Amino acid sequence: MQGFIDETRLEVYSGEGGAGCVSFRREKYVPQGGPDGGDGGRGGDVVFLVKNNLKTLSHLNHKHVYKAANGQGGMGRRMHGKNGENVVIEVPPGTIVRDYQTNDILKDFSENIDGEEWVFLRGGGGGQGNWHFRTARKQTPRYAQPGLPGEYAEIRLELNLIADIGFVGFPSVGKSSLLKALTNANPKVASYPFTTKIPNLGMLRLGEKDIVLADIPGIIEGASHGLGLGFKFLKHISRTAGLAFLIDLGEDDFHDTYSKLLAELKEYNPDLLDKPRLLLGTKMDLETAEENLKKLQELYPDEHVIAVSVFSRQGLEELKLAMLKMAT
Ligand SMILES: Nc1nc2c(ncn2[C@@H]2O[C@H](COP(=O)(O)OP(=O)(O)OP(=O)(O)O)[C@@H](O)[C@H]2O)c(=O)[nH]1
Ligand SMILES: [Mg+2]
Repeated sequence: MQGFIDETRLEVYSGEGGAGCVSFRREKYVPQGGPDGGDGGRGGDVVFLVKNNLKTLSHLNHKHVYKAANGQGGMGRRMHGKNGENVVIEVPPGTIVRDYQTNDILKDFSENIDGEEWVFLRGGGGGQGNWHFRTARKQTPRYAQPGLPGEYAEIRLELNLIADIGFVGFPSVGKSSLLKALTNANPKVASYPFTTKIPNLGMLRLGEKDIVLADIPGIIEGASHGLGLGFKFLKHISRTAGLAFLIDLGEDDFHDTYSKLLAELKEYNPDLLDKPRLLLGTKMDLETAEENLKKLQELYPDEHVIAVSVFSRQGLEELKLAMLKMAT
């Protein structure tokens, strides 16, 4: 079963080599100094570095062009130009690099571990300075090599994301609002149902650990048979470690919401009910919510119920800890 795919397009350039230098020794009392032009530095490479603490490609969404530095030109007195600095692109394990045009896989980082590097594009070599070209017949070569050009590639990075926890609930219960309050994601929130049309993912960093949360479109009765939008996306919660069911406690007609949700999930795939789950009472800032919370707890004494409000931030810390426990 397929998960969420995070992807981004990048243009990458390795550096050009620096030119070799044409220079002649100049010293007092040595009128005809020999050639002493140094070599150019190498251009920088384009390098990928695997980082375990990264879980998504979102850190690459803001910048799409990466250039390694060019090598410096050679100098007199046979001095080498400095090598150009590499450009290092950090990616999470599991990232796949494809040629943007042909879609061919250039590298699959599924087997790589934290800290491993892969040189993708080499920088161009530096040109040789003129002192290399001195021959018996030609004592004063006015020629030095140019640096070699760098390389260019247009690539697509892909990462199959597996959400740790999926948010499940009827439309407008506040799934996207909660994702927004807990993570770096910025999903659309609105008071009408089916605001969310495709799943949103967000990353919650808790100490050393990242957990990926998924907000899917609202589930309605009949979703398992294709009603509403939720059905198409139920598959996305199949591989999560746990589920959080959201019940809107600002509304009084919540009594059979949870059992309806469970029934839809069971209909779609009974294994979903084996996952650890939390029951979240949402919108606790609303008037009748406290009363409704008591009723919900009475109805489901065996469930782990957490009362939350995005507006007052009630329960969010408790929820984070509960999700962390579920994801590990
Ligand atoms: N009072 C109150 N309102 C909230 C809270 N959280 C969300 N809302 C409101 O509830 C409405 C729906 O919020 P969304 O986050 O879009 O709900 P959703 O579950 O993602 O909805 P769909 O994507 O349509 O399934 C919006 O008007 C929110 O402002 C809360 O904690 N308290
Ligand atoms: Mg939504």
